[in-house]
Amino acid sequence: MKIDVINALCDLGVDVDGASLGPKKLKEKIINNEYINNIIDVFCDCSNKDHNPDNLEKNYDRLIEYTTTLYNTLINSKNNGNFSITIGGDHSIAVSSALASIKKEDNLGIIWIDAHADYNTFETTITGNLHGLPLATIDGLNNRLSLFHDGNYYDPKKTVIVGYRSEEVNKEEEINNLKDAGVTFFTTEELNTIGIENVISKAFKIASNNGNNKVHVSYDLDFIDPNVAPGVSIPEVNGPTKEQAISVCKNVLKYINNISSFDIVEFNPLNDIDDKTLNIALEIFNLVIESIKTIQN
Ligand SMILES: [Mn+2]
Repeated sequence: MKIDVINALCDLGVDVDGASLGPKKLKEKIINNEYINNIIDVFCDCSNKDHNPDNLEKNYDRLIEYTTTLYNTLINSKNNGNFSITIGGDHSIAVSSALASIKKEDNLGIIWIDAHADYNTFETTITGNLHGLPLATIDGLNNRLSLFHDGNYYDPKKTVIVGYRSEEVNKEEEINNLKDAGVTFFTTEELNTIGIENVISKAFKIASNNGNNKVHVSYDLDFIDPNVAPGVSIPEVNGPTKEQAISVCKNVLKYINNISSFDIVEFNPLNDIDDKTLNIALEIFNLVIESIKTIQN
């Protein structure tokens, strides 16, 4: 199977600058091989972002213009029959990658590896940073963020978050959103108590409805402890070690024949130290490539 790498060079969804530079930095290290059909840059002008703290839908117009272009690029890639890996960019770009996948495949689940749930709505966000809303959007809750999509949405009952530990001030409201919708979430602590292999196995059972549909996987690098992966925009302490982060990836990739598409997001080179985060992102990327090579068509 041929692979398209879609570089989403956008950070309009977060106040902090820098995630738009992540894909470019990673691209310099990607070794082109026969399986990579194309590396497609989808550029964004992220200058002069709105930083007004009272604006609870910051850069909305510009973001929707960008995510529409990104969505169309992904649809084209899928029309050519290629496996798409989307590199972010802040996590709002996953609205395009996840919805393009379900537009083509109709029935999908989703696994969201992230320190944050990204399950705010326009009503519950307190920052107005729209990268805190994508998973709820993908589940059909924020339709103003998915105007480009005329297909169906993901089923919250087949939506699974792995690694949740955010201490945001409005955490309670976001957890209510998750519970109301019926989303399953595993905390970082549960990776230790239940075990990584068990958590990922349970996550796939739920997201794939016991293997009856494929799954979109979205890997946010802020899932990893900031001592190990400091190059993100919203670091969250008490995260998994590098070994655990790689183990989560390897366990997910055991199910490669049930994976429709993959994101690696939130790499922010401006916050990185000694290329630590770059090297982990690259390791995850290479693991995904190696797994896709084994897919039986
Ligand atoms: Mn995220």
